[in-house]
Amino acid sequence: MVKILHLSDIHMGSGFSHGRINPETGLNTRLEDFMGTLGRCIDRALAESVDLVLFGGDAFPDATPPPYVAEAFASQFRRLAERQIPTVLLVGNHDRYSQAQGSASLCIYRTLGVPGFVVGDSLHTHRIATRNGDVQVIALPWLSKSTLLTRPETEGLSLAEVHELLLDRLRVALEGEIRQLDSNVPTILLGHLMADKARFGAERYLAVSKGFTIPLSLLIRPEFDYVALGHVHKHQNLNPTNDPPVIYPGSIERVDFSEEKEEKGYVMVEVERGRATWEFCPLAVRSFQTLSIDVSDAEDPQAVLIATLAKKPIADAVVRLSYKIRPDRLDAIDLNGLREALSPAHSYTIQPELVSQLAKPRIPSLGIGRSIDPLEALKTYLENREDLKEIEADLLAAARELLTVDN
Ligand SMILES: [Mn+2]
Repeated sequence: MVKILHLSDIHMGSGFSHGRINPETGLNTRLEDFMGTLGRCIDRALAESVDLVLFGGDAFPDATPPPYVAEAFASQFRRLAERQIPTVLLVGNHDRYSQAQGSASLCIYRTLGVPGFVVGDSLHTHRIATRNGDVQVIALPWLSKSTLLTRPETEGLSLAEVHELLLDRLRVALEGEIRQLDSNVPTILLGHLMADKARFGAERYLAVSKGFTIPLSLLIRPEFDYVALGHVHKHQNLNPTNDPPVIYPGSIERVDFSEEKEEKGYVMVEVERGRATWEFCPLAVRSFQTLSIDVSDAEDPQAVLIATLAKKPIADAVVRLSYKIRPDRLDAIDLNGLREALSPAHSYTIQPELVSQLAKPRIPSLGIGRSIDPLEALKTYLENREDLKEIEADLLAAARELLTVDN
């Protein structure tokens, strides 16, 4: 039985706007948070003497982190090398240059020949010798168009057609890896990808462009004993039968407010051929608090805000306060008083939201009293919504279909 620590989406160097400079170290406090949290994952790997560490990708916010951020990451992983714990570093989308293969920020570990370290920057099966026997790890880094396809092959194709072609190639390539597996050795697929059934929070609605997704059927195979994923920041098991487990451990720290309500952690796995057991291990990370307070009807808005803040768990949290207020009552707010009340927070933003007593202004060209064709109305609406440009054609096509059905 092989004992594994599986973690992912470290994103070290993210979210500096949620921190402040620590005068004693000169470092952003959010970098210190991420370093501390990664340190606790590595502590656990050492304390349990795991046989293998799997990192699911996205080490930094981009492919070229500043040296002090890269060093903060390296100083933690170095502890695994010192204890001769084999480690696989998978390349995620954030680790890649936009138009090139590989990842300088992770490939340096291979270039330096760090003992026991494997960089997963191509689809390849690594047979890794651990203290408790061999393991096969199929590394499946983030795929982009240029990974498996050439330019002439994709010329003139729509994005959906490119994704279809990419998926065909992946199927064949993965099958090739599977056929070469030793059926007596525990096998893990380590992939940085968006699986078809991955549930995720607010990101889902923000991801306007349809990205490349991989059907779950490609991941649930009897040849795999455990599927270790990275990319989605919310922890989940995608396989209801748990055979094999298909696990996103999620990010180790909250990267932004979309992860406010998510538990953060890593996964401990015990795997043998034909069987895997796993456990999600929560990490105590800094809390994020969104406070939306409506004081538009309050007689003393300041008092209501202060009283509400006193009841909320804002101590040491990253807080964003927004309050609804009428424009004529703005002078009832004392910003210094709010700042004072928010001072137990780690960091905070204050956003007043003005509510008018009048009805919301409408789009003028959709004036009242004119009868207008629903499709025309939608077109006019979309012309005023720059943010929906990318899906405008899809929305119109869907509307046309709906309207036809109706007739
Ligand atoms: Mn990612």
